[in-house]
Amino acid sequence: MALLGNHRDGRAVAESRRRPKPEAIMIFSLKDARAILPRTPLVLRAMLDGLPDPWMNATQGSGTWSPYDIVGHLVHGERADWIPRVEHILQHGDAVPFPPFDREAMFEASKGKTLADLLDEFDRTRRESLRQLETLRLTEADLSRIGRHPEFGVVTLGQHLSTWVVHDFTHINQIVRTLATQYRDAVGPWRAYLSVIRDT
Ligand code: NI
Repeated sequence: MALLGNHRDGRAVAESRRRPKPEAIMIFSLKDARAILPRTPLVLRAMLDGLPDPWMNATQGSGTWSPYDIVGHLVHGERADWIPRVEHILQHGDAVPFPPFDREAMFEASKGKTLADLLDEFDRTRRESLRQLETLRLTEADLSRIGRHPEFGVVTLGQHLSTWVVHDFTHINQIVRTLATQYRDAVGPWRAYLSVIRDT
């Protein structure tokens, strides 16, 4: 972490580029996942609620998603992906592939909604997903149950639930990168030391 506090030191930046592997990799557990999943709507609300248009509609170039698009995509995940696929695995195992997930469904589904609407909807649907997860009373043994992904083939329930967590992080990261990119030129020469925009 000391590296992060030392952006003026070129050597420190070079070291941070090496991306050392973490010393310990966590094995998925329901308890640890439950510690993360309820936070994402709060994080997004804190980051985005009330932002003026230039931030809310910012993208990283044509064909890339704005924070508004990303929140809509996360809402669709609650409705069509995470818990529905858990239930699919419990019901069908790997006998029936999951229905494909439309990654761009939000372009239609978000029409007419404000960012505040979408943040509320994400908050509500994520709470509902977590309530349903509790209702299913999954055990650690259930995590090795298998399902069939239309692209990857056989996957485990544990992999699916781990992906739910990392998918949240992926899109938080995407939002941060998108916002930071807006000042890519404004920061002038500091760009060289700002890893979030350095390679954009
Ligand atoms: Ni996604």
